[in-house]
Amino acid sequence: MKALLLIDMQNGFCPGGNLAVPDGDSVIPIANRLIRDGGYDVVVASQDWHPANHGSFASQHLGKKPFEMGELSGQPQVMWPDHCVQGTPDAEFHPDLEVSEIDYIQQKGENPAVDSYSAFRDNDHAALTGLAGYLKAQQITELDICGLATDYCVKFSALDARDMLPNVNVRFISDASRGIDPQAIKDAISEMRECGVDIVTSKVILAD
Ligand code: VGL
Ligand code: ZN
Repeated sequence: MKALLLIDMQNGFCPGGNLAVPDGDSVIPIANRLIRDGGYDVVVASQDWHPANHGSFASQHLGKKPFEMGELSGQPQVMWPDHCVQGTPDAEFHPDLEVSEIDYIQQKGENPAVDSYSAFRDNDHAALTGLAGYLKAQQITELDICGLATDYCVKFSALDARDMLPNVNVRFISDASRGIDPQAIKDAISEMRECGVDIVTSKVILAD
């Protein structure tokens, strides 16, 4: 069984959003093509879903500005602008995304004391989301991952997929993903490749 995992294709990470990723909205039409013609049995999507007082927000730390380093529960933490607050337009999926075709939505980042880049578990690995269990129950053997942002949530989701779903072939769809920092994007792709994630483009998938 083949699954497509769409990471955080939300207004907050698209131009005009609170944590806009350069060119982030350009992944939406590609995602829609993959959903329609990619030959997937299951389509799942993650949704960054923070309470207004989330500890990754610079606004919660006296004297901290967005994109500086800080600490959260004793761990180094990037201080993000307030983003994807539950129930706000920033947290909604991009309006053009074919959400009616999504079989399972995994919200994440609800615990104010820890960030959750991966769609599979919190950054401290203490709490799992339900995603690995869902994919196991669906007997997924192929998992293709794309979305926003390559250097954060996409990367950590792909690495966790390799770690937590050892019998699943994991691929990163590069043209259906965008990241925040050019060097960090390159490093993320190298790290994913080193951990056994195959790097592909939507062209290859749609040609199959
Ligand atoms: C993300 C930073 C903070 C992401 C989410 O979706 O990549 N990045 N929260
Ligand atoms: Zn977030």
